[in-house]
Amino acid sequence: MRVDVVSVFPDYLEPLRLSLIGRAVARGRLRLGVHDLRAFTHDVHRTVDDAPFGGGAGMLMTPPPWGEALDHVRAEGRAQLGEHVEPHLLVMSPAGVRFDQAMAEDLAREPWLVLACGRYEGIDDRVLTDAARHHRVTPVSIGDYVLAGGEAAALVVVEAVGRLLPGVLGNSASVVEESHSEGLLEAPAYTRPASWRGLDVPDVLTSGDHARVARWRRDESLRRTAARRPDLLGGRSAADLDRHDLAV
Ligand code: 6GU
Repeated sequence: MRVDVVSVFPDYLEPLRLSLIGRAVARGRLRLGVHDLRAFTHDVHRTVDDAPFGGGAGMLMTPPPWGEALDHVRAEGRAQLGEHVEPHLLVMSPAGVRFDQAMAEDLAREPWLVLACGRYEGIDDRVLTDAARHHRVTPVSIGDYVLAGGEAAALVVVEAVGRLLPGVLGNSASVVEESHSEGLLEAPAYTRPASWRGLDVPDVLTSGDHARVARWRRDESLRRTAARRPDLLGGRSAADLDRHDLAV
């Protein structure tokens, strides 16, 4: 997969060179391009913002640098991937579609993502309209809170998608078994020592009875989800889900 990120703070994306994703980039499983929006300005002040038409607080990002930056990224990517390939543009915005594990899984199947990081009060909407003349454009939010800019959200999206790419995680079972992939939170987990500060690991986990362990994890998973994220149960109680489990 190719991923391009456009930002006025390209250094903000440096963490993508570290850890799991950094290794995927170094090994070429993830081809990462980070682009400075200000490189596509032409005035001495390298202006990227202006006051909103119609008034209101704050500044908006002006279209011309975005148009040039996205044209440049698109040309560079097509030169690499082939002229028939188009990117999927993700515009990072608190007003976007909510990012979740299902979206991460969908995005991990795409050949090329371009992430546009807005600052200030966001990007002039014509940038999205113009880009949509060529390819898909999706405004994306990582949650119901407001960040100062899209960069931290872009880190989240690239990490969540990148770890799903073939060969990025060592153990692909950990992708299948993890929190959210089946709509429930994971059960609590323990490692050695079996007793620590007077706290013992639940006996079932050291019993060697794999069926009992699986049942215990399922119960704990339901209990934890009901307590922490009842919204994930879609109105069904943990007890109802348990009964359903027994029935099937
Ligand atoms: Cl993608 N951008 C900003 N600025 N704030 C956010 C967000 C994105 N997602 C949640 N809050």
